[in-house]
Amino acid sequence: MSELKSKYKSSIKRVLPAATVALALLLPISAHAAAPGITGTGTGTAGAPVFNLTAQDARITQPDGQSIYSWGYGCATGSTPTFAPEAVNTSNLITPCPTMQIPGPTLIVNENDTVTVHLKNNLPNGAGNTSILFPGFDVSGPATAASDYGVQGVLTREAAPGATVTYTFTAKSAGTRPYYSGTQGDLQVEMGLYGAIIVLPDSSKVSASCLTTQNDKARGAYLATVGGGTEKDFRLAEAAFDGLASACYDREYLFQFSEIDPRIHSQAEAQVAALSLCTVNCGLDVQTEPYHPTYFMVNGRSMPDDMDTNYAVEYPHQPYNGNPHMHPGELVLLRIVGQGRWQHPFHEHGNHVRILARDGNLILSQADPTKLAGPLLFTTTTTPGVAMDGIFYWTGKGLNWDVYGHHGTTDAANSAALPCSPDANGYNTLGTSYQAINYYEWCADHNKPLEKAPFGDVGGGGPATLPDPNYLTNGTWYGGSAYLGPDATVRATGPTGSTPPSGTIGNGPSSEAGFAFMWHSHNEREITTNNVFPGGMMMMMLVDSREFQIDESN
Ligand SMILES: [Cu+2]
Repeated sequence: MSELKSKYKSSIKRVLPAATVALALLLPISAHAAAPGITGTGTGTAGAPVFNLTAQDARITQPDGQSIYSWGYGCATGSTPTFAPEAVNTSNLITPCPTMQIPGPTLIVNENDTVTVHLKNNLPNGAGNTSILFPGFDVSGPATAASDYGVQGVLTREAAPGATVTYTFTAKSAGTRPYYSGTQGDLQVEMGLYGAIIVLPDSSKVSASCLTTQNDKARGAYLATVGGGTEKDFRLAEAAFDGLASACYDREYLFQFSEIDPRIHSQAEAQVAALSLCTVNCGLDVQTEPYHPTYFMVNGRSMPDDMDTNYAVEYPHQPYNGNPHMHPGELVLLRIVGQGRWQHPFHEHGNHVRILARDGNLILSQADPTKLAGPLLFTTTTTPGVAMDGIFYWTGKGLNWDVYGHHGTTDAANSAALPCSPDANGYNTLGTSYQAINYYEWCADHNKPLEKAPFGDVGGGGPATLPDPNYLTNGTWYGGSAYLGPDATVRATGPTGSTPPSGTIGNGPSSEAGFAFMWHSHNEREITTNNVFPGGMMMMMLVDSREFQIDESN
């Protein structure tokens, strides 16, 4: 077989498991995500947010049943943080910002804000000092109380046990960046002392094209037609950066990658117990090498826990999930941060990711600095301490069948109801098509059946041959349809009158039926939990057609 042919074959193989076998799902609709965080703790003013954080110990859980002694940042007792995005419903959360969480609270500020962070060291005495580094920002001392200056450490000022240290800096440019402990980093970052800070662009400088109906479709006219007109806006801003039209987005997700070597955590636990009465020169002497992590986490959780909701009660110290969700054609902003100490080759199935910025620095063309020149990445490999902002989208282009399941030859009514009028790029986006279920359909595949003969007929033609359901055990995650949308199974009639397998199990033709693309580390060891597959750094990007309302409000 020629190289071209074998390449083609393997790419088809990859598309099929992703688009039809691994899914066409039926996930219970609990996969909320967005990029929730806090915008300040009540004592700040516009342009000068204040965060009252604490560093404390607690236990986190892993899907193999282990409970791991850990350290994390959280909201100081008594502080009253404001949440973002607004559409996240915090009223039914038991602990909207716990005193210890992994990752730490996502700090959301605006460009040019003067940010103040008070950090109280509530770690066990034996743990010694702690601190926060804010790489990419010019950090200065306390603006008011000199007593919060802390003590000078190797990398930054630190808080002694029971004491508070204050950091102040100006959020000079937009983008996503990590923050983490600057004290005994090999131990404290491993124990969980890390989080992310998101700087939103200056709203007066956002590209006008992000505010027009075409690009700002998620706001006005567009939202009024999604999910029966009730969908909410879960974005933190209208664009990721100042000025650029290519920084517009419709949805956003934050993914922080880290790993745990439980041996380090149990040593730390034993030592803090032994040093519980320590008052002077405290500090642990934990061996952090050789390093043998067994838990690989996205936002502090391993799969499948990362697919549960944000703030799910069973993870009181791991509030953030990691399950993205979108409609075809939407621009999804990925905020990706490497925490911990290993690289993780994060692969977003379904499409490549266009990188906008690294560590908040836009990657611009040397020849034309008004244009982005970031790479189009197959895997967005996370490196410790490095953050990336990138755009992902999915449309179904290239699958070679009509993913909406309208097949004109025998289904004229549906074909007429859902016309596909290609724009200059071949997609159905013209005029008021944003109101249609098949908004952003790739018109070249319009009316193409998945297979021309009844399913299971190997010689039947069409781009794919579905297995005969008489021989197939679907499993509860298979929605029974290779088509997109609650209604698509009904819409999908082929020339012989047969439909692809549908209604074969739990979900009826009217319930959710989207595609799920596995997003995961391409280091196979990292999609295990304590060496058992599946687990670790793995989640599902859910793509639902427009009639399905994506609700990430918890
Ligand atoms: Cu992959």
